[in-house]
Amino acid sequence: MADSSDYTPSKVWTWTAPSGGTFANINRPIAGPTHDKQLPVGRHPLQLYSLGTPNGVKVTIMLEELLALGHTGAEYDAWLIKIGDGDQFSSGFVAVNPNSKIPALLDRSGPSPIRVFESGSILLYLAEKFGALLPEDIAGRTEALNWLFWQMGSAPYLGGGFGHFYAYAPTKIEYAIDRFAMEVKRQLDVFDRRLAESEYLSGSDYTIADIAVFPWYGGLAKGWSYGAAEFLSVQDYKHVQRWADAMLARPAVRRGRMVNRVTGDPSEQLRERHDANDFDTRTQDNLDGGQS
Ligand SMILES: N[C@@H](CCC(=O)N[C@@H](CS)C(=O)NCC(=O)O)C(=O)O
Repeated sequence: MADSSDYTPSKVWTWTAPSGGTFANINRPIAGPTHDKQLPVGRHPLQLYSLGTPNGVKVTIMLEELLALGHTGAEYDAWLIKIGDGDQFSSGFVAVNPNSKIPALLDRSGPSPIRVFESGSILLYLAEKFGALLPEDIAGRTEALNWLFWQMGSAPYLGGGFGHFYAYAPTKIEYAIDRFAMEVKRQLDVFDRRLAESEYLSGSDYTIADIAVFPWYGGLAKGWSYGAAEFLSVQDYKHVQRWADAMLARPAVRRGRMVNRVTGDPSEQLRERHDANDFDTRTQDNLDGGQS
């Protein structure tokens, strides 16, 4: 790869070599399946194919919140999709999500299965299906959706922009890190100002907007992302910190964070979830109040 100072883009881009950096092995410029393999199907109405990344965790928190509210129809099997091994490119996964990214959900409760992909779409689908965690009044509903879509549009600057260049790129490029650090700090300030005037993002109700934003910006505020807490001075965003602590106090949030998780303390990992009892006594301490 040319040094950034002596690189001139060719007339037509061609895929000559992996770009380098973390995850370069799964990046390719074409879509579609790479191999034939069907997805497993469990006994519950909802089949989730995912991994415990920020986008995956949004859905497992949502499902655990629905179950905590008594919606038994939200029982789910959470299957592990190892994106580093290319599981997202199997023919079965591509049939559920042609974009080959986790999370993907298959709702098998009706006469024919409904596929749902894109984490924001999954949250909205589940909120509407169960009539929960999305206000019914037009003003409250719209404000929740404003923040849900804010998250979907903003997080790629945090993950694909800042996180990529700060933590994953093979070389440290000052221009790129500066550009995305500036944007992420601006986003944290947007979010902090909103939480200065409102308990939750859409108002006094806890909604799918909070669930969507927490794994990304709550995780950043709590120092879980990219080893960048000090670099971004995340402690300065006091209202974000207050909100993130309130989120972490919710048992369903703590349960959701464990599902399909493959990194960190083994007692906080539930690699697959097929039953409420899968959160066994080994993990009870975390559910009762432990944090990471
Ligand atoms: N906009 C999508 C983004 C999903 C996404 O980027 N998923 C990542 C993990 S967090 C993934 O599956 N990456 C695998 C790949 O890029 O091949 C959503 O919110 O669902």
